[in-house]
Amino acid sequence: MTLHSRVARGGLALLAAGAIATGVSACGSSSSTDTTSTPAASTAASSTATTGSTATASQVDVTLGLPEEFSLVPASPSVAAGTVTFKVKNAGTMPHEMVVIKTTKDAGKLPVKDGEAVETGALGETGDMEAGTTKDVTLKLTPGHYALICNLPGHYLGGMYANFEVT
Ligand SMILES: [Cu+2]
Repeated sequence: MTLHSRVARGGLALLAAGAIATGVSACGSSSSTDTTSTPAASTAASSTATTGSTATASQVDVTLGLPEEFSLVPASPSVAAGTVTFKVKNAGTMPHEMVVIKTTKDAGKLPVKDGEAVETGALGETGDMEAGTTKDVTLKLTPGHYALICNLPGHYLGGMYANFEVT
C-alpha cells in the first residue's frame, strides 16, 4: 500500500508541474519554437523566393521514383544559366537522391565503378531522401551539359538519370 500511494502522489506532482508549465507558456503568448526543417516549410520558402525572381534565378522541379521506381524526371530539360533551385521530390517507395554533375558525356554513359557512377564534375546533391520527401538544392550553374542522376547503389545502372542543359 505504501508503494501504491507513493506512485499516486508522484502522479499528482507531475500533473501539477504540467499545469504550471502550461500556464507559463500561455502567458508568454507568441513565443514559437517551431522548427523550419519540415519539407513543407522549405517548399514554402523556395516558392516565396521564386515569386520575387530576378532574371537569373530559376526553379526546376524534379521527380524521383515516378513513373517507375528508377525514374528521374526534370519538369524541364533545360534552364537559363544563373542561380537554379532544383525542387526535388521523391515520389517513389524507397530512398533516392539527386546528384548534379557537369559533364560532356551523355547522362547514361558516365563511367561506372562498383555499381555506382563516378561523380566527376559533381556540383551538389540532395543526399539521401526518404520516400515521400521533398528537398531543394540551389546551385549557380554555368552554360553547358549536365547529368542529373541518383547514385544510390544500383540506381544509376537501373536507369535513374536524365540529361539536362543550361543555356
Ligand atoms: Cu534512386
